[in-house]
This record gives sequence, C-alpha cells and structure tokens, in this order.
Amino acid sequence: MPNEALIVVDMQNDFCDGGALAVPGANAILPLVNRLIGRHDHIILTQDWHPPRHASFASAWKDAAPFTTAKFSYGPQTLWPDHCVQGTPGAEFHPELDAVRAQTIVRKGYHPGIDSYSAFRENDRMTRTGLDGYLKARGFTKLVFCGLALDYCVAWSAIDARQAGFDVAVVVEATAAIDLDGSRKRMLTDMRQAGINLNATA
Ligand code: VGL
Ligand code: ZN
Repeated sequence: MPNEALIVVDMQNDFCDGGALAVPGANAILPLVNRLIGRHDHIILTQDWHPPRHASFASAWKDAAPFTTAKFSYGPQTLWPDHCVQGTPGAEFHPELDAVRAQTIVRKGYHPGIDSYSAFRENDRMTRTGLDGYLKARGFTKLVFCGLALDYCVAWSAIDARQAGFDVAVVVEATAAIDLDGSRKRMLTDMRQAGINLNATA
C-alpha cells in the first residue's frame, strides 16, 4: 500500500536479551518484525539515542535506583538503567534485524535533560522530533507499529500518531512489554481508547 508505512521501534541490543534494559521476550519477536518488514515497502526505524549521563538514567542522580520515579521539570519521569548510549554496541540495532531496506532512522532521547518515549514528541510533550512532518510530506496516511517496548515507546508513539491524524495499527504480537507497575495493561487500554487497531497480525 503506497500510503502505508511500517515503523519499527527501538529494536536495539540494549532492549534485547542480555541488554542493559532487556525487555522480556524481545528476541522472540525478531522473526515477526522481520516478516512485517518483508511485507512493507516503506520502513522507518526508531533508535533510542542517549548521551552519556542522560537525565533518565538512575546513575545520573544521587541515591536513585532504576525503575523508580523522579521529578523532572516536565513532571514525573521513570529512571532507567544506563541504556542505548550514543555510539555504544548497546545502542546498535540487533544484528538479526532486517534493517537493510529501512528508508529513515529517527533518533530520539538525545536532549540531555529530556527523555523521549514517543518518536513524535519528547516527554516534555513540547519538543517535536519532526517525524510528523516527514511522514505527511511523504503522503503516508496509515502507520503500522511494532518493536520495543509495547508499553513505552511503541504506545506513546502510536498514541501521538493518532493525535497527529494518522490511521494507526499496532501489531501486538510483534512487540514485547517492560510491564512496570501494570503499564502493559494500562497502555493497551489507552491505545484502544485512542482508536488504535490492536488486532493486526504479522
Ligand atoms: C524505552 C524506556 C527507556 C523504549 C526507551 O524503547 O520503550 N523505554 N527508553
Ligand atoms: Zn531510553
């Protein structure tokens, strides 16, 4: 479909088995993600891309543990283990990801003091990545999402895509979730309420 693009979210070593912020079940979705890539003509990859000592890293704070919450200027923000540091092997795409035909790579999370789950708008909800304008300039009206993590970067990206007016589907079987404090269930509900199709298959 000429008006449909596949967005593969954060299929990076640090989110896969053995990585710094490994998402349970991440490696098992690789064949499904690759199958989706094979079935699409327009493929966009997102890449979590943090500078060292990024503010979302618990290690950047005094006495803070990963998976707790800190108060940022823009509101509460979960603190994570150091992950996807620019230029490190953990930030690279998983070697089994079929990335050759990807047309665009959107990096996010590079502002030192702002995290970015969404590939459209950072967590301050103000700073825009430009992806919206890029997709619209290319004439896409339908977006299909897969990748990591379902309840963070996939969900926030998909909800922002709906808000930007795209027809959106998330291929849930080609995602895996972090599931922190019930986040998987909560974000599935939020996505359904936003009008996102969660029934698509790989
Ligand atoms: C992600 C937490 C921190 C994600 C990225 O890709 O879902 N989650 N950075
Ligand atoms: Zn991150």
